[in-house]
Amino acid sequence: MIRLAIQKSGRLSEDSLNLIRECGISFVSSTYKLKTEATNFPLEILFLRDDDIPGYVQDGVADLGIVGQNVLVEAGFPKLEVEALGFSKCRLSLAVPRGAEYSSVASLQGKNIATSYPEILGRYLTGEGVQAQLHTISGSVEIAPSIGLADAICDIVSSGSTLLGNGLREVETVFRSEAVLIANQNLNTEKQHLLEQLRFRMQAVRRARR
Ligand code: PRT
Ligand code: ZN
Repeated sequence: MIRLAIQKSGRLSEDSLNLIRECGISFVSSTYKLKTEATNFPLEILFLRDDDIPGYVQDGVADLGIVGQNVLVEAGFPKLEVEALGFSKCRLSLAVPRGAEYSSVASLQGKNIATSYPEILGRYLTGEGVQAQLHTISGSVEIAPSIGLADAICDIVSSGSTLLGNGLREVETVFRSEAVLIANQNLNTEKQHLLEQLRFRMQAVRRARR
């Protein structure tokens, strides 16, 4: 039996469940259950908050997980990635108020930036030779400039309408992300074999979708 952690409820949930089903794996899921067992594959599915998934897989509480690369890399476990899954594509971007002066990332020197991704952003700014004050907030990052909390923000963007609706202009892409399958690095032989079977089926599903 191999144990897979997926997001309980959020943007990754439906696509994660659909992918498992399209792999030919049957299971019953209910809103109240935090785990379920597949009926035709030795798989147990855990339903967790996405932020907890990388740590659980790193520690071996779960063998496998499905999570966004943004959360995986921010958590510091990029090595756990085994397969890109092609859904939940988005980018982590810097944005400034529409009227603010901005010519390049150097314009952010000495500024206050609100983000939920201090690790990824910090590394990016260091690489660009820019020093800024990062303010870590866990949600509603887009309102930070309008309430005087920050000069700029760095947050997940997909359509761009949230930025637009908050009077912000996207100026730099810091990181591109999609959902990935992750795996614990010390799986026993039996679990490694199950992982290979799952990857094979996931790759076939992706090819069939194209
Ligand atoms: O409760 P839990 O902690 O499990 O979920 P969560 O609220 O932390 O995450 P959730 O469900 O919002 O997102 C899960 C993953 O989906 C993220 O980690 C990304 O990998 C991916 N993803 C894809 C997105 C988006 N698109 C996205 N648009 N995550 C968040 N957003 C948000 C963004 O933060 C911003 O507020 O949507 C808004 C921007 O969207 P646009 O379309 O207006 O640009
Ligand atoms: Zn989360």
